[in-house]
Amino acid sequence: MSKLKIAIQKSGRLSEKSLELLKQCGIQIPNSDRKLQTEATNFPIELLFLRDDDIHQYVEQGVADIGILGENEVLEKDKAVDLLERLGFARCRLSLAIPKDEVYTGISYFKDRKIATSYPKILSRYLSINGLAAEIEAIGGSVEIAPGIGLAHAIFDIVSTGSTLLMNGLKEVALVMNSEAVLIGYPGIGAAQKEILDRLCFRISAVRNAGEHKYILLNAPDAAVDKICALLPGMKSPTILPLVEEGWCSLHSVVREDQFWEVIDQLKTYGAQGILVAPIEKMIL
Ligand code: PRT
Ligand code: ZN
Repeated sequence: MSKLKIAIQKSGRLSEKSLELLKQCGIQIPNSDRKLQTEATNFPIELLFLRDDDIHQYVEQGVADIGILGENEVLEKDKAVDLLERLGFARCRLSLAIPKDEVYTGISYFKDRKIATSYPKILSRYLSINGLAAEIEAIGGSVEIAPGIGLAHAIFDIVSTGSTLLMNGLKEVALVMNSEAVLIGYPGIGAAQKEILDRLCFRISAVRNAGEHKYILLNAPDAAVDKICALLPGMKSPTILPLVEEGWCSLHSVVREDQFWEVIDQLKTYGAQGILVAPIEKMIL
């Protein structure tokens, strides 16, 4: 039987979340601490555990059909792979940073300066879009120490909380791109593998949609129902059930996580009461 080969990071910031996502998709993966390859027990996929630096290459060559990788790596490696889905974890940003005591004068600060980075391609594209001539010092890691040891004037690197910059006496001055884990695919994927991939993507979007929404139940005065329905259109439309108490009903719907608090504030002004909010495990649109 055909299997879909998926490359995921063996150990690092992407590995646990990648396995968790597959688990949320109902895919059982045997415990495989030291193995580099394993098969799911209830879904036709085979997992390859690799360094994240190698994943794009395996997918470009079709050795793996799909892979999970940071968007920053995908852009930097610039390989012929399809970007299939954004996965919403391992979020970070790629930014320019300079010594904290320097006065930042805007992007022209970098003109003719030396910038150390492990992402020379992304940086060079950014500099040329902005018409800036700066020198790029490509290094493999520990980029944050470059200004302190006199290797460069500035750095371009991944920032998450910002504490690494702080610890190294640097400040973030320009955000170049946001990144998150993405699913990439081999453009020449076989028909049988594509069919499995479609099933997997269907499950991934159900998991992702569920994570982005909450189930909401509330009591509303009949007079406010139209306004509340407009605010909470739900998946098709809200469910409305009459309450025993005259003039009131119970309304069930879904709300986007990122709009949640604004919606709650608005609901209160419409006279909603007894608002219950619950997580959704899977959401099929
Ligand atoms: O061993 P392998 O080669 O497989 O892994 P790796 O060490 O090359 O990569 P890994 O596991 O560190 O990161 C994998 C991916 O996670 C990256 O390509 C990013 O897409 C994403 N990611 C998310 C991050 C971070 N957050 C992050 N904070 N990658 C690296 N960092 C580092 C960053 O380089 C910097 O040194 O964390 C530091 C900054 O963090 P803050 O929180 O101090 O700002
Ligand atoms: Zn790596």
